[in-house]
Amino acid sequence: TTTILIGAPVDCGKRGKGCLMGPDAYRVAGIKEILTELGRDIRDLGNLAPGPLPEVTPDNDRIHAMAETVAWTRTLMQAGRDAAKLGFPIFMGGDHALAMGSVAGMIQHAADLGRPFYLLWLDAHSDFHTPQSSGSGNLHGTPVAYLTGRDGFAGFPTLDHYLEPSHTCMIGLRSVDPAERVALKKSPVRRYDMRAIDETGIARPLGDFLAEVEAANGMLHVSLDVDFLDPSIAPAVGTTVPGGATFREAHLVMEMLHDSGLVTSLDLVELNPFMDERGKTAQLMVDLTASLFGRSVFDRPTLNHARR
Ligand code: DIR
Ligand code: MN
Ligand code: MN
Ligand code: MN
Repeated sequence: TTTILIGAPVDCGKRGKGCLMGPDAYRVAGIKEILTELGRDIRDLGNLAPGPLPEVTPDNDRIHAMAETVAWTRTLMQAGRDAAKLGFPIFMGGDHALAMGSVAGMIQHAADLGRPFYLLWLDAHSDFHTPQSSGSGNLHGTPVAYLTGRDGFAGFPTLDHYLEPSHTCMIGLRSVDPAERVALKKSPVRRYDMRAIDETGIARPLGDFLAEVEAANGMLHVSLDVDFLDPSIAPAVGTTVPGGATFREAHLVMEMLHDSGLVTSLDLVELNPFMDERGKTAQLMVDLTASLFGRSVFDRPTLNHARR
């Protein structure tokens, strides 16, 4: 199947600027060439632009750029839904607010096919704020709350189908705000912080989740935030948090995802090329994408390529 690159230069999800350069940084780092080498047929849709800005008033005046975020959500939901009919969409961000649209589109696509939908959220943050609970007012901290249908998103598109909280797995957590913690404790969202990874290794929680997706014949979307990675290997992000995933942990995740054959769409988010060191972070994100598409660093034998 075709791999569809969707440039999503979303930069309204937080105050610091620079994520709008992300899609082009991935192109410069060779995303197309590397995936082509792996035998993929690539189509690049170029960079999208948000539709007309709606008239909306946030009920929390800390909220930053709500109208633009709503416009992007609409655009990406539709573009993603169309792309998913033709192949495997890769949403090249852009900040994490883009997941409100990308994931919403994938949820509707799975529902159209009558398949259960699952979300893997690789991030230091849980992004489980509502616009009311957000202290920063930055909407990149809210997509999982929106997608699971939590209250407080008046003015955002209403979805025909929402994400089941129990079908969501967060790995890499190490910065969860108090209001998010309270909400997550009441929710069946699966969540693994860095301590859990230190104790069991990263393969165990991921393997458990993948087994569940497989048993349900589910479709799996992966949302990869740059800050999932340790800042020493991935400095180009506005919200670095120490103690992130190592190079090998991150590649192992991608290799396991490849072997599972379950992944049907991907977000690459929060890359800020303005903060990068000679493209190091962009290159790592592209290399991780290559691992997800079958490049194995140590040529580990893979057992289950059948679905790909
Ligand atoms: C924080 C940061 N929880 C907020 N969220 C980030 O602003 O609500 N997500 N950086 O990736
Ligand atoms: Mn995030
Ligand atoms: Mn994050
Ligand atoms: Mn279920």
